[in-house]
Order: sequence, then C-alpha cells, then structure tokens
Amino acid sequence: MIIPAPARLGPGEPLGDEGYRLEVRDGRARVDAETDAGRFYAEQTLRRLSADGPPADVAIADRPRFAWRGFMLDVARHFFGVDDVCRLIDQLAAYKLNVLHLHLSDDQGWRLAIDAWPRLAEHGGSGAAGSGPGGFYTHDDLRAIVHYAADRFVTVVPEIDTPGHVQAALASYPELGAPGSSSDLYTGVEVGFSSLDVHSALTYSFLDDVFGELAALTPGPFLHIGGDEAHSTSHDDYLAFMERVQPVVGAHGKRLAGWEEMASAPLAEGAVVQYWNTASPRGHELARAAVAQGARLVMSPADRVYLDMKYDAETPLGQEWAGHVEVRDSYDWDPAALVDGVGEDAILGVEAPLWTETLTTLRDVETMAFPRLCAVAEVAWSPQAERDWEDFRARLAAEGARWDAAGLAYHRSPQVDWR
Ligand code: TNX
Repeated sequence: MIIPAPARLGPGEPLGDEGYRLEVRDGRARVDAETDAGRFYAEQTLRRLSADGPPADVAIADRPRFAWRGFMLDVARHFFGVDDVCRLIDQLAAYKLNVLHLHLSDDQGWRLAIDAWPRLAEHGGSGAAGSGPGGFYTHDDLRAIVHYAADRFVTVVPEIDTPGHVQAALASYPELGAPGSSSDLYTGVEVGFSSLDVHSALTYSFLDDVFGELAALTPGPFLHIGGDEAHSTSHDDYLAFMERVQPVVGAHGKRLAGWEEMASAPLAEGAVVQYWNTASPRGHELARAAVAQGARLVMSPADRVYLDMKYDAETPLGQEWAGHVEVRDSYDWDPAALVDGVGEDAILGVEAPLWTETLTTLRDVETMAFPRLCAVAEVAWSPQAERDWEDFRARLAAEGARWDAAGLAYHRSPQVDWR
C-alpha cells in the first residue's frame, strides 16, 4: 500500500524538515506539516493510499530516519538525456528519495559542457563504454534537471570524479595529465589507470573553472569530487591533491562529498564520505577514519545497494564483483549496524548507486533499479523497528501492477508474489 512504511510518531513529537501528519476520515484528508517538503510527502502518501479507490480512514504521523536518501546515476559510462533523468526523478519522488547524485565524468565520458574548457564535452563526451554513442548536458539541460528535481524536493549532487577516473578529460586536454600520460579516448571498463597531474597549478585552475560553473548550476550544498580508486596516483600524491582541492570546493561555497577513499586524507569541516567497498577490508577502516574526523557518512554498501550488481546468476546485465544482490539483500540490513563504530548519529543517509558500464537504455536502468530502489528508499526513510521483510514484499507485490500500468521496467524477482 505505502512505500516506504511510515514512522509512528507520538502526539508531541516534532515533524522536522520533512515530516507530516495525515488524517483521512470519511474520504476527506487533513495534512499537517512544518515545511513544503512535509506537505509534498503527505501528498505522495495520500496518492498511494488512494491508488485503488477512495482511501480508508487512517491517521499517520511520519518523518524520515535519514536526511540523505539518494540514488546515483552514472551518466559517464553511458549517457542518459534530460527526459530519461526526469522520468527517474518522478520515481525518486514517489518513494520519498531526496538526492539525485549525478556521476558526470569518468574515463569513458565527460557529460557536462564547461564554457572555459569546451573540448571536455565536445571531445571528452563523444564516446561511451563499448561502442555506444556519447552525449553531454548543456548548461540549460542541467538547469532543467535541477529545476525538475527541486520541484519534487530532490537535490542534485553533482560529481566530477578526481584525481582518477579522468581519461575523458586527459583526452580533451592532455596538459592536465602528468607528462607521458595517454591522451586517447577510452571505451573499456577498467578502472584506476588515469590521474590528473596533482603537482601542476594548471590542474587546480582547471578544477576552479569546472567547480565554479558547476556550483553556479547546482544550488544544493554539496559538490562530490569522487576520490575513488585513484590506483595510479601514489598515496603521497593523493594526499597532496586532497589538500589542494578542498579549498577550491570551499571557495565556491560548497561542502565536500566524496567516496570512502577520501577519508585517508585530512578532511575539511562538514565533509560527507560515501562508504561503498564491501569487497575490501579497508572499507570499514575508512568509514571509521571519516567518523574520527567528524565527517558524516552516506552508506552505499555495494553488496546491499549497488544496483548494477546482478540479482542472480540469470540476470543478463550488470556486474558481480560484490556478489548477487536480490531484493531482500537490499532490504534486510540496518545502516547503523553495518560498521563497528559507525552508529546512527554518524550516518547522514543511504544512497544506491547505479553504474552503467553494462547498461545502455532507460529500460536497462529501470530493470536494475526496480524493485531494489524501493527497498533502499524504505531503509532510508522508515525506522528500523517498522521494517519487516514479509510486510514489505506483500506491499511490493501490489506495486508491480502500478509499474505495469506505467510501462516501468522492473525485475520480477522470485522473492515477491507478484499479482
Ligand atoms: C566501483 S563504486 C566503482 C565504479 C564502478 C563500479 C562498478 C566506486 C566508487 N567506484 O568506478 O563503476 O565499481 O560496480
């Protein structure tokens, strides 16, 4: 009926920035909220309650467990245009997710026009993983996405991956790499082979230009600088880079976000670190290192919420390095019980990344995202005590009919008794 399951707040409990009270009696609805976001979420809930006819009498007081409830789309390995992204934003809003993290650059593609460095998009955006077509967002395109998202209380968190994952940039401007680096476009799916020249002043004036244009296009508080898998950057160079890049982010009025590797460096105040690598014993250490520095965490454990992992051995698309991830795996976990020393207070939220090395169409994206994204949405919104797999899978079964009607592609998981 409703996804995600509502919290049960007592009469005096505050609704906060996103909470609401909803009362339906004799077919009439009454909403209380302190914010427009709260009213919006009440409306989403009411819409679900009314999906199959007039809603039954009900009284709900609800607010989210976590402030950051995210979905990440990799538009670098394969590009997805404004219409596709807006269609996904509709789904995020329906499930009360509020962050769209756009992975805008990687070795295979640079996906945002930068006025000061035009070859990034023109040349760096011309290809994709495999032989797929390229593409990039103009400033107006990104503004349209940001606006569409904001209307649905979704904040866009833009990511420019640094200092690694930059082959598309190096192919466009070879002077950004250390002498001797390759300046070829890359269409493979390896990671960890490219690096910005961390010792060159040009690198930081380049990033200042890029972050400046990006900051002006995205009103949200965060700028994500990646920082992952910089395997061809030495650790000393990585530290030198992190020391120099953080003030550039700060100078544009943004808070720093980055992948867990970033926690191996001293971090600016207010930084957000994204835990991901469940295949490495370093992941837990890095998460604790982030907390020890006062950073807050976004939990993206690959073996739970990486939406590019295959559901099972039969899944035609996706990857397997973090194992198979069925719907129940995405649902049955507690973010605050995942890493020793990383409790509720250290956690800003939960995000499900969707990497697109193997995905080329919106249909591919939807099939990998649904129904697992609904499970993640409930992990992020509902209190642990209100979450129950049997209850969730029953609600999910009803959701399938809605997706069929809307033409949304999804995986008909054998774990759910679809109607
Ligand atoms: C790891 S997650 C990556 C990505 C890949 C993904 C594939 C992360 C920070 N880095 O570069 O696309 O695995 O599952």
